[in-house]
Amino acid sequence: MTGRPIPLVASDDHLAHDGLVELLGGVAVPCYESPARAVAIRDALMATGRYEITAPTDHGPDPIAAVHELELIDLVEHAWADAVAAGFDGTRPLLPETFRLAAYASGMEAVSLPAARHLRLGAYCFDTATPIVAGTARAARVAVDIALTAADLVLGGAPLAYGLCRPPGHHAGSNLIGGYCFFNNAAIVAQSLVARGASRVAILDVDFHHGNGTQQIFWQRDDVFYASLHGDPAGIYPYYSGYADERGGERASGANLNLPLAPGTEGDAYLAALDTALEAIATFDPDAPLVLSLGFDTYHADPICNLALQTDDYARVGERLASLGRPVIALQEGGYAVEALGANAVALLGALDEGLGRR
Ligand code: OKP
Ligand code: ZN
Repeated sequence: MTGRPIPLVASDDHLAHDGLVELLGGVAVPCYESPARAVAIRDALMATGRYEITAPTDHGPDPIAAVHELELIDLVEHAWADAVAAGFDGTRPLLPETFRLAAYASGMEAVSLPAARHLRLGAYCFDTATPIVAGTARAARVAVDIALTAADLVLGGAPLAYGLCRPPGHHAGSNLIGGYCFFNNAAIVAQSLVARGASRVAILDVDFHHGNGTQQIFWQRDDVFYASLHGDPAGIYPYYSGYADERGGERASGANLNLPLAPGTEGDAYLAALDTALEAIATFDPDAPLVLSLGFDTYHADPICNLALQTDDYARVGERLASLGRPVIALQEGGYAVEALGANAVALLGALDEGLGRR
């Protein structure tokens, strides 16, 4: 206990983003990325008495446009309304029906898309797990404001701020949605740190899944280091990125570090990989707070993942993160074992805060 409260930036505006169903192996299943996740984390953190809830402030559209293409922002903001205007009754979520892959128009100049944005979804979405409902655009926008507000608090002197972002962000690329993600909250924060004068920003991604969007956004950037620990994409979503030989583009070679992990990886092996990432970040020597993409889907009982961390391990992760000796902007990504999310968040953030307070 360090005495000062930890800022917990949160808003209830996420509640209306409830995807209801996703396609898993071609079958419609209840959406794992549910409002109950954020409610569970918030309630558990507040019950400790160590957190101070803080509402997000409106940062406007510019920080989003610094990372995402305008056509993607337009899609997220208007797909639902276009569907309703076309007579859709709003009783089910929007999912793409066709996917406009690069090969679709290979060798052709054809670039036309329907004007109606709900019919363009497959030109901007890479999976069948990213439903859009009436509240999606609002929630995605507020998640960005939550992340940016957490960044403001850390820049203002807090050693740690936690942004309870929902929907998550790390699968969203510059012109791409997917994996429950619409706007890349962590990437938007990292870019805003650069805009505010940082010359080296590090993003550490400890969500179970590879943050393909974050990697893509900063692939050619040597001023933003991206390190990720994740399930080996040879067998794990998103399959097409996250391999160890992806080290960054030619203008940024070495600024991307992927540490794929075998199924069943437990705490000790996980912490060893974490140390590798932290050493690389220390060598990169960021001159801005650490941006942490924080997922709890590495938990042994997560319903869609296959690592084997225990609640105690999250406290060890928090201690190690503190050993970097830099302030932390922690932003929520995934984690689907709803009954354990609260305890895992309490363990990791509590140990991280204590560790930072000792320094
Ligand atoms: C979002 B985040 C697994 C299906 C995976 C999508 C997962 C998106 C994860 N069999 N469906 O990184 O936690
Ligand atoms: Zn994940």
